[in-house]
Amino acid sequence: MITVHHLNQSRSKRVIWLLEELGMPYELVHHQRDPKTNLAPPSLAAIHPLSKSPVIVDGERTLCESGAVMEYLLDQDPEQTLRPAKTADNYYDYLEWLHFAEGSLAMPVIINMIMKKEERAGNQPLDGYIAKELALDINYIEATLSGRDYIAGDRFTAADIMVSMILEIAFVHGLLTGKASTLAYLSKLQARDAYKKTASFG
Ligand SMILES: N[C@@H](CCC(=O)N[C@@H](CS)C(=O)NCC(=O)O)C(=O)O
Repeated sequence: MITVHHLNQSRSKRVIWLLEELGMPYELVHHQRDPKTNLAPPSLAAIHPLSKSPVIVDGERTLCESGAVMEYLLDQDPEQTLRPAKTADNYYDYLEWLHFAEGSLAMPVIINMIMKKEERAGNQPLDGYIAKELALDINYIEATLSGRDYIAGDRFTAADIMVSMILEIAFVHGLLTGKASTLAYLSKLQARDAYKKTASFG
């Protein structure tokens, strides 16, 4: 049985969402962020030295990094419904978006969120860089979604789970205003049963 170490309001929702979509059994262990620092509690550091969420434990294997965890779980799905076959035309679109979520999009969205919280004087040079990266990434997503139903083609895949979790943070911080295709896409994903169940875990 796979154990998911779930930190409230964190990327471990990706893993729970995927498991729910796949109908795979799992056990949840809850960890609560420190209310003052918002950091993970020592209970998570006891599972993995990075003290980051998600972490899963499956038998002898302890695995972190949400993209890697998603791939690990997809490897165990005999139906392979949530990623295209390697021979499919859109396989590399899928791979690009799966990695884009953490490799490109997460950085400017998270730094923007932290800068808005801290509002330090002297953020201006970073502001310019982050604004440019945000515009590039969000415009790229909007252009892609104006021509497709899902991020990697006409079917829902694990790449949608990876990308949309960061888009939700972008939405909360007002970064998706006027992005009609991206907003419609988020609403469509949020209507999925597996998403709704995951959201109930906090
Ligand atoms: N790139 C990593 C990022 C992991 C990460 O930063 N997780 C955050 C939650 S979304 C976390 O655990 N924060 C708590 C802390 O840093 O103490 C992934 O995708 O798994």
